[in-house]
Amino acid sequence: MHSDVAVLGLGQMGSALAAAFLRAGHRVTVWNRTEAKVAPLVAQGAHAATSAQEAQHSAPVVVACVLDYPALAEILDPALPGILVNLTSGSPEQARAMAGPRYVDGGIMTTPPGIGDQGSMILYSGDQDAFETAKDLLSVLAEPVNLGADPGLAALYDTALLGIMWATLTGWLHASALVTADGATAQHFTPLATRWLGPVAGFISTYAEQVDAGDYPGSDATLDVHLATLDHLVHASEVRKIDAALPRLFHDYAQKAVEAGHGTDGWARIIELLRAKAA
Ligand code: FVH
Repeated sequence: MHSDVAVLGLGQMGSALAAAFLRAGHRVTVWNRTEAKVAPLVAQGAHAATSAQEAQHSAPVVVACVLDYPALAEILDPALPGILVNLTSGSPEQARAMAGPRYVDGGIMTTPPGIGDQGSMILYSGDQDAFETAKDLLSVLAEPVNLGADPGLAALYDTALLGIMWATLTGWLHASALVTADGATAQHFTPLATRWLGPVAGFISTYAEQVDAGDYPGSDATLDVHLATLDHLVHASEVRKIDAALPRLFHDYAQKAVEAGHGTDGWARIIELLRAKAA
């Protein structure tokens, strides 16, 4: 083996990963299905493998970052001799099905420009000996956060965190639609929105304890109060002809919980409705 690490897949993310390894002084072998993406990495000092199989036999750690699991299955060598660190996005079920000895799954919680920044994080789970062996190498990409031996946990947390991102972004866009309808600008409103995210982060830290305990005291604000306030959000959206589907969703959850007799509980009580829906 002539390299420290091999990178399979040189899309936007794979190229950023390979470049970060090179910047840290590692010997890197690269492979990509479409050859044109290999040249910029070779110019930075990477060795180009002539096949995916050759790449997988060139280094003790192979980092894969392709479109999806079916794409990875097409190129994966069952006789891969080293550690496979799979940074391809997938479901927890796909990660658990793919896992074997020396398999580490990862969830990248940044975009390509954030690779190499220690403020960024990558979630890992899977074979713990393999993770410990590869940890120093992986540290050059972002702060490695080890979630333990369950190979599905990194993908589960990754997906859950992305859910928070989409909910937050869409909530902010709805709010921006609301304020811009009356002539304000998103840029004037947004500093207040980002400031508000601080208290909201505090609320969820408090509610995490309640979720784990299954007890949801309305000691900060009751569902009765939330419901009355959500009426205003639905109304303000409808008057401005802004899609009210999102506030109506929140409103209907609050109403359901209140009708079930939980009006004096807090917002964390809604998790019971989310769970019931999934069952
Ligand atoms: N870009 C991002 O910000 C996100 C951050 C979080 C993690 N994702 C995941 O990373 C995987 C790759 O994403 P990407 O952004 O690098 O995507 P592309 O630039 O489109 O590159 C895709 C690479 O996959 C190769 N590929 C596709 N199909 C096949 C196949 N059948 N066999 C072999 N390789 C395949 C593709 O090759 P080519 O089209 O250049 O020949 C690229 O190398 C992904 O799971 C994200 O969810 C990124």
